Amino acid sequence: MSIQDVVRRTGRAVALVGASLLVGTGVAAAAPAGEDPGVGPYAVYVSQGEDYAQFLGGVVSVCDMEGDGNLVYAEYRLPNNTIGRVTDDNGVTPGCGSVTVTITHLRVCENDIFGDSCSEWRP
Ligand SMILES: [Ca+2]
Ligand SMILES: [Ca+2]
Repeated sequence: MSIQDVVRRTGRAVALVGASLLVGTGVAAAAPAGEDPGVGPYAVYVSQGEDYAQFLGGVVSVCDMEGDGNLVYAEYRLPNNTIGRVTDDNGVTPGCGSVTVTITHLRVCENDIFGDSCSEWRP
């Protein structure tokens, strides 16, 4: 191997390291977790017992935290005043129901034996 080869290879290696550093920095600089600059800080949290729903970063999520067999769902009011619903389909199993939507109000309900029990609507 000539000295020219070594210089050429070393130069390429440095270039590769530089490129990977740039890629790494680019990934780190892209959107911090959970923040969408187009949505802002608007957030709502409602709870019914341990069950809860929240609206954060443009996403409504609803989570069954009780494992009492009652279906837990969130209801949300859209800007046109219609009501939508999203459920935590897998019950108390980890993982929540979610939907990306723009809302004005939110509440969380569970389908219990008394007729559905719901939190207050919150803007
Ligand atoms: Ca419950
Ligand atoms: Ca769940």
